Amino acid sequence: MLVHSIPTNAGYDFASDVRAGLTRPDQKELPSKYLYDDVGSALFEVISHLPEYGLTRADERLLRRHAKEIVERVPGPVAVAELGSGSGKKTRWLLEAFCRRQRTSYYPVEISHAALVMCERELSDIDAISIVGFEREYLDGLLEVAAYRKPGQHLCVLFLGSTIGNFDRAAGVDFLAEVRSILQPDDSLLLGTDLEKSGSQLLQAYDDELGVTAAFNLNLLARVNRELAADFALDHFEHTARINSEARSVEMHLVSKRHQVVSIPMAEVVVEFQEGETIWTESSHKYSSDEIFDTARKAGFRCEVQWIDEQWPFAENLLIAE
Ligand code: AVI
Repeated sequence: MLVHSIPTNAGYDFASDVRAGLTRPDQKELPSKYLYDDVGSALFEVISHLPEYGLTRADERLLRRHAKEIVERVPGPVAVAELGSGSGKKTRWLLEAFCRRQRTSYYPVEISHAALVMCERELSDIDAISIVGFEREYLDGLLEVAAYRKPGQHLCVLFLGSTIGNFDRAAGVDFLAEVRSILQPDDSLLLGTDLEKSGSQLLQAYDDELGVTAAFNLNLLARVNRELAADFALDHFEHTARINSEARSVEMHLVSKRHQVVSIPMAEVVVEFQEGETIWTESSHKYSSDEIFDTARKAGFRCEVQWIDEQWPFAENLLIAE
């Protein structure tokens, strides 16, 4: 077992994204990728255990149940890259199956340093694995992984947990097409997608009784305070989840409870909020099982197999690069 990690080359600029998002003339917004600093990643880990939020457990169940079959269908020899590995817990089943077939290189790509450390710790005991983590944005990391590819080796990319749902549908296709452009024919992409479910189930999942999702969302303002010396008063904002039927998504917002002015010195901006005005922080799009075949085709893949969980509508889709 070999484990080492390639540290960040931070290709993003938190301050300018915050300034751009909070000075938008209509809906203020903050990009959802910034929810995942060390605190946010730890809170997301807790969310994945909440009874109301079945998504992660469905993902894990499918991977555990079908790991052997998935691996048998992935052309080898293979190196495995995971975009957004999180703690790596759910990937264990797959990696164990890959490593039973042959020695396997695993490349987790993560912007959260803490998640990468957790992932490496979680998986390093697997026999016949070498782990090299990349602290990168997804596509930058995947490009670097592709550069490590040995002659004759296939790449299998894992994009699990329905992170694709955090893109709008068109951006999701564009993102998958970019992934495809880094791959070669017969490389594979295992894509996890949360499926449509009732509005009430979604509202409970994204606004849980314990308030963990609320803390996860509010942590974004706390992060702006910590990293950009802002003066957001967290108790002047409230988490809310909203259904967007047209987009077939559930959205998270932070609602300003009063008229207020917030200064963010390191983003060189002062922002005024009206009472009831919101900051849109995340959308989570839900898919129908059929549309994934079409989404895959538009991005240059064919969807070879789909496995659907029986307890929580969620699909694991094996896409092969055409
Ligand atoms: C990471 N992502 C797929 C989660 C989701 O369900 O959209 C993030 C999340 N937001 C609130 N709860 C979980």
